[in-house]
Amino acid sequence: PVTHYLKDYQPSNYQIDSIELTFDLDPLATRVTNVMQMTFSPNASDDRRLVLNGQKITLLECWINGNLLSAEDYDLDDEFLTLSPSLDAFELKIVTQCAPQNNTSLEGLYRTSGNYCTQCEALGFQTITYYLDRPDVLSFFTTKIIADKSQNAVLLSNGNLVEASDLPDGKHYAVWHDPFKKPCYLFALVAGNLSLIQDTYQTMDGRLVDLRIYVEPQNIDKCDHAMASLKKSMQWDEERYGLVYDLDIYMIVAVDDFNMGAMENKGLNVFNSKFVLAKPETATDVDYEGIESVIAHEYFHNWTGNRVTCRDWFQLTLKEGLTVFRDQEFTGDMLSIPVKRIEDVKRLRSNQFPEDAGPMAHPIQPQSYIEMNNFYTMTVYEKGAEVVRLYQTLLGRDGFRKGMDLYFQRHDGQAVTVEDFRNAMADANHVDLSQMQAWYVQEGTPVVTAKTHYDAKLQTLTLSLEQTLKGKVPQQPLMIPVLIGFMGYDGQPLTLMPSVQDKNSLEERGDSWLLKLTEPKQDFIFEQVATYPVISYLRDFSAPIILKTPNALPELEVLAQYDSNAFVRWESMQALALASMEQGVSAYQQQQPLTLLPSFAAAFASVLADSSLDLSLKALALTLPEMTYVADQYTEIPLEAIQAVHQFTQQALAEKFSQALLQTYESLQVNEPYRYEKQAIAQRKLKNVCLKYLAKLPQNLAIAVNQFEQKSNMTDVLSALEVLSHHQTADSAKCLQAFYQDWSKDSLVLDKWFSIQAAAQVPDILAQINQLLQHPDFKYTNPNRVRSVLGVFGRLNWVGFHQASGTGYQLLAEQVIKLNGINPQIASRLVAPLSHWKRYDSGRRLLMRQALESILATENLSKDVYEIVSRSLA
Ligand code: B3K
Ligand code: ZN
Repeated sequence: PVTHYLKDYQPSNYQIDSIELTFDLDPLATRVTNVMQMTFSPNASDDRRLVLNGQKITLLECWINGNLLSAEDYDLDDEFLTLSPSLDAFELKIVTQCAPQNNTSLEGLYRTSGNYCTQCEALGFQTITYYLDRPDVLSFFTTKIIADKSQNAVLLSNGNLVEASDLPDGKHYAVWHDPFKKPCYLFALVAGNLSLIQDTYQTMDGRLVDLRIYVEPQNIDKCDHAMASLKKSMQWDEERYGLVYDLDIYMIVAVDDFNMGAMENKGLNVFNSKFVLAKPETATDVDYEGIESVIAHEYFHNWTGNRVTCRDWFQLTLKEGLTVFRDQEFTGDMLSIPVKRIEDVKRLRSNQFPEDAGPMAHPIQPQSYIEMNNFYTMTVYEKGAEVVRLYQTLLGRDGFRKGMDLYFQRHDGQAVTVEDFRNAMADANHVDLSQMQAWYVQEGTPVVTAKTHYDAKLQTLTLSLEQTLKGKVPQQPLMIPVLIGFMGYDGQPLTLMPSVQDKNSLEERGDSWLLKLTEPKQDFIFEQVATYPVISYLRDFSAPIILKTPNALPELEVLAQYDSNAFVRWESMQALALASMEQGVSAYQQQQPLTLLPSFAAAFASVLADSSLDLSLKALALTLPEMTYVADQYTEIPLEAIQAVHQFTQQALAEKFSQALLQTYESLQVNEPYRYEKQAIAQRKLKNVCLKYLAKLPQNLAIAVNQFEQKSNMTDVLSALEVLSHHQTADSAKCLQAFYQDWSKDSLVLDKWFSIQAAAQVPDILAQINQLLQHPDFKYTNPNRVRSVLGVFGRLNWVGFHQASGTGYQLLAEQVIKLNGINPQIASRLVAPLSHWKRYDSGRRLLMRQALESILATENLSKDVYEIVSRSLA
């Protein structure tokens, strides 16, 4: 397989000024006629050859300026059509054929539930027609769709509808024109029998936008939340960034078979139905929040991604990091800023940190790839968003806005780089941000170690921060903003003043100080410090780093109870829980009895009793760190010990606090219709955290059964079913059966039924997984269903997947091999849990490696799977 490098970038030697596409849709023989107006635009290499990308399509005809070419006039192979035009400007017409019905990769033009749809990002357009398939080639698109009318009443593409009419033989057609130049990865086509809901939005400059959501007819009652989310997003982007929608129509189509969450095609977003469809009976709070944020994310792409796009795919974080940052800020504003921040940090730690420490580690601007689709990663997206957040942390919200304004002023309609973004931020604020470059090109999670020295005589406090990357002094030290605060051991805030010479590396931010760590090692000195304070480190998680603090249990207790910063309060609770579990792991290894760390138990009690605490924050504070987060603290993972200690800790807390947990649970039983609203969400969240502990005691399982049978809303039903699923009792079987009866016809809800069983902590989990795979409702062609069994098993059923026999690994390897032939993107995503084999004990290490080797030995391995497996084994 070929490796592509950022350093090889060259501008295109041809431009495509406009493209007119005609689709004659047919499941097995779709004919695509592509007429392009081309111009030669010499680049450095001075090569006149026109090399068009094209794969998996049959070339029928090729014309230049009305002259039909013969096979001697071009070169054709599996990936390229190469022409040697002699004119500087000409019309190129290409006719090809493809079979959307047979396309199970869900890339390019394919069928889902009998409808047609497309997915072109990153390089799918070349499976539709021959083209310069690269994001820096921008063109005006006109699309004519011809199809059988009874099967395809709805014909959609990007931009505005300019013409539509009936044709003989039961066919009809529609012509769409997009007035904005765009790269081909933003092209979309949808055809089929779909129903729609409609609404309008009045922009701040007074235009009326037609909003439409298209779904399969049976889902028409589940679109209201998505529509409300779209309107909120449009308003938020106007208020926060002055960004207004630019077409007269905005369409969203929900499809069941989709590789990712959604796609921001200009004016015609295509969504995984999981991120559109919701009603209280079928969707959880997590689903509702997911829909709101993905709708927002795709909408925000209209400016950050579409109007200003990427020069090449190595710049992916330019649009993704920025757009994730924007959707995070939006969700914070809609619900709760600290809760959103904590949830994002949890996601980052449990998914991105391991990626950045494993064999697939790459900088947010990767320097090479074999298969681009493998680089839609937590690193490019979530760490990318953290890096964008650094600009806002350094420049303030107003400074960041100035940078955004300048970015659009300079680059609207262009395909640009992460440097262009950084320069806009720097120039708009008249500051030097060149050191930020290091965040884009170095991989790994930075570790910052803090040390303090208090001089009682001079009354000075010296705080030393030292940064390392992958265990070494970084080649290029990073610019790391560390937000800190001080308090006394009584929890009272303290105001400390930095010494004069530190003024450049330090900024006051409300009741906090922003320390700017720019050197490998740096001291920050505070003066007139009467007594040694408690230091609150990394408030708001001001940088995506691992911070090692000298704080011990007494400091953590003070911070957990009193810090003004919600993030640090939560973090300190996590640190106490972690300390408790770490001493448990040591005890387990020395065959000593397990105990709860008293300071953790005390903090847990005080959080549980604190009536002033926001209920969502309380729920988060009472939730133990995941086993995998505990595992991340060890070089070689003591799996059995962590499992035993985790189990013990939950059980011990449940026993010790059963009264208070039950009281809290009961006080949150409200008999109100479901509302997606901050307070109601928080109540359900805390109630279900309590339920999870309570269900550790057999006498409380009836509470879960009762909550399940109430059927108040999917959040409560599913939480109850989840706790029951870990017990192989008659009640549990009965509830699972009842759930299936109720929902077997609703594929998104049925996914939940599959997921819960795939995540269950039961002894014969392998048999259970095999049963799920053989279930008549299991479909290899549906990514959501595959993820709900195999994705969940590998990622979320840590204990079941890693059972010592290695059967979990074998099963996953076999399934990856099977999926490799059906849908390479989905197959390659499932490999990740195996790729961390080096961190496990020698027995597991060997078995995991063998599983990977068995995949690598497979014939016809896709680039997608090959890249992940070969890097994992390297
Ligand atoms: N840009 C798309 C992802 C495309 C995935 C290509 N394999 C969705 C998003 O990030 O909004
Ligand atoms: Zn995106």
